[in-house]
Amino acid sequence: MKNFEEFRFKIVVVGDGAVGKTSLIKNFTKGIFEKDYVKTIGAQFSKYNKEFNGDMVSLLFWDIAGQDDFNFLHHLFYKEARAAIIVYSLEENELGENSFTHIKNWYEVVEKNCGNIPIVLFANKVDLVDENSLDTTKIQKLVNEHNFLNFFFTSAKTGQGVVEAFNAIIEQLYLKFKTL
Ligand code: G3D
Ligand code: MG
Repeated sequence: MKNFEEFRFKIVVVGDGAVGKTSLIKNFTKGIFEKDYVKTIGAQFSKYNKEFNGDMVSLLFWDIAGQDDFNFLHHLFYKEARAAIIVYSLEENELGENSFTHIKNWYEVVEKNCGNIPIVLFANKVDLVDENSLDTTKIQKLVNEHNFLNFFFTSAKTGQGVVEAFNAIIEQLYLKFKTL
């Protein structure tokens, strides 16, 4: 019988308040949360087990809650994170625009606390905009500058792109640690 391996990956999900971090994780993990963490360290924790290539992958998502500011820093939040997801909102208002500007700030915080871990960018709330009118060169430039793995258009509302986006980072981690 083939032995299967078990992997545990902690993934931090960061980005400005109300960009859809919690909704995205909820959509992907089918709402599995441990809410006590919110009170203790200003973060929400959710766990999701997934079979990958015959191995068991345990995903621990940590999501900033309440204090969605890039100055937020608690050593437990970033400790031992294997990857990060930076989320911003595509909505055409101040929240959306600020969240795009702040990608670089979130990147700096992640880099400072976690070093060189894989980062994927989620451009969320794609259901609120006309996808064909989006300026992908602007996003791609940012992806290249910061050496992000990739970016994905997502909608926590319709589910568009959510599985693909999360799978991109899970696959990357799986391949990275599987070959060790
Ligand atoms: P946060 O965890 O980053 O702070 P939330 O963000 O997940 O709490 O989402 C903030 C608000 O945006 C919520 O609205 C949520 O329903 C909405 N939202 C999240 N993702 C999407 C999306 O992809 N599309 C649309 N249209 N809305 C989204 P409310 O009104 O509940 O505060
Ligand atoms: Mg939240």
